[in-house]
Amino acid sequence: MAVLEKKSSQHSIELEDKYGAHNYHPLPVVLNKGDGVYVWDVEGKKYYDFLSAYSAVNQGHCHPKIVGAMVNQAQTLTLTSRAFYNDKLGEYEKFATEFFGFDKLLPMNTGAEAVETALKLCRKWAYEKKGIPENEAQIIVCENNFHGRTTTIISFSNDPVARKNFGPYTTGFIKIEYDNLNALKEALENNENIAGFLVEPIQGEAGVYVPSDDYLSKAKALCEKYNVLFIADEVQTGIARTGRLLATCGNCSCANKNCSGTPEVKPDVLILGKALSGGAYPVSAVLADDHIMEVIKPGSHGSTFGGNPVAAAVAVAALEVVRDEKLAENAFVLGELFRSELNTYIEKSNIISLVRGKGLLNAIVINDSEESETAWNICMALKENGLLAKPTHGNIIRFAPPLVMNREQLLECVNIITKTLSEFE
Ligand code: IF1
Repeated sequence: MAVLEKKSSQHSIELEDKYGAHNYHPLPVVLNKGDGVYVWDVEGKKYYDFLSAYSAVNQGHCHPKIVGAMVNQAQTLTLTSRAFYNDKLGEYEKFATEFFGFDKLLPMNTGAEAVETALKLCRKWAYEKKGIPENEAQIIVCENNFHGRTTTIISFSNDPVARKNFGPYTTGFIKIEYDNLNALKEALENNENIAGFLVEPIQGEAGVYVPSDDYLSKAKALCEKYNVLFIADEVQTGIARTGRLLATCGNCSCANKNCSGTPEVKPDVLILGKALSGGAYPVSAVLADDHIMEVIKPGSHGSTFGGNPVAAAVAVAALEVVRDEKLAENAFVLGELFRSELNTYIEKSNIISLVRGKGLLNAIVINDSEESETAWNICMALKENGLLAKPTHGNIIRFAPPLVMNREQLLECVNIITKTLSEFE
């Protein structure tokens, strides 16, 4: 019996295949343990995690301080709903608003919920503060955006697979080209009913597309000129991932002297998720100043789990780890090293054409068509060689390790990556 009960990867994969909806196409690896920058599969093989659950595990797997806060709170009080107060939410809201430099925080659970919250906040502000006629508000979004999977959010996606046969779609969105200030200016000039501009500081799903240096600050200035809310979706780019506390870095507290990234921009509405909990628990949030957040009144928005005491305790611990372990600074320094090492390889490579990114959110572009299997095959070979990464768009591989990595580990990973790539030259 003992032998039969022994877990195997194949068994876990078969179970998911038979009993789970087929909404993903995972790499065939079954993980059952994580610690810092490493994960282990059920056969005991150890890997570097170069995805970090899409940048949720910035603080590293099972960080003892975060897990400690979670276990401690879970043994004390897990959920009250917002029908009653709990003694952790206010402390977390004070901590997080001071940390990011906003007056107020609205707590939710997943990234998509926080995006929905920001869109609702923006519309309500437009009617009650800006004076847009009821039901006329428009929100500008960017081509190739990724903001989540709800019906409203996929309504303004242009990924055919994410959208197809999920209509009818929510209206009230205008799509413009990303990283194109003229397009934004035209959209703002020709319409008095624009309420907000929703943007990712770096487009993750689009293949880690970094906009021009002055794009965000100039877009923010345009929004100010037309009295339109600048809404930054930092679900993926936030919490030290790109070498600063935020990729927009309003009120940046990373104190990174080398920080030469995007000029400082303070969004009107900031959306956070993923690493806000270090990947331990679903925690997301929308932050804004009083003159915006005050349109939200009792009954107008909420969630059973949003702001629960476990989430609050976990989020405070997760942010303290980012600050105390200087993860933004580490991501900045290691990101520069990573791109410079890969650029050295690219000089003599035929298989990859470029590396791009900021901090430890990077991607390589494979010299092959989007329809080719090359990126997938490279990820399979990386897995054999002890490093887990996932292709996006067929010919792009995203590299986003936990930010608790050290220099020696990063160089070992560069070795694994270049050695694997050379098998494909
Ligand atoms: C999946 C990508 C990453 C996000 C931004 C909101 C959300 C996300 C900027 C929603 C979520 C995820 C979800 C994940 C794949 C993934 C992703 F490949 F699609 F682009 F991270 F790189 N805003 N991103 O990136 O947050 O509701 O999922 O908590 O499997 O769909 P969520």
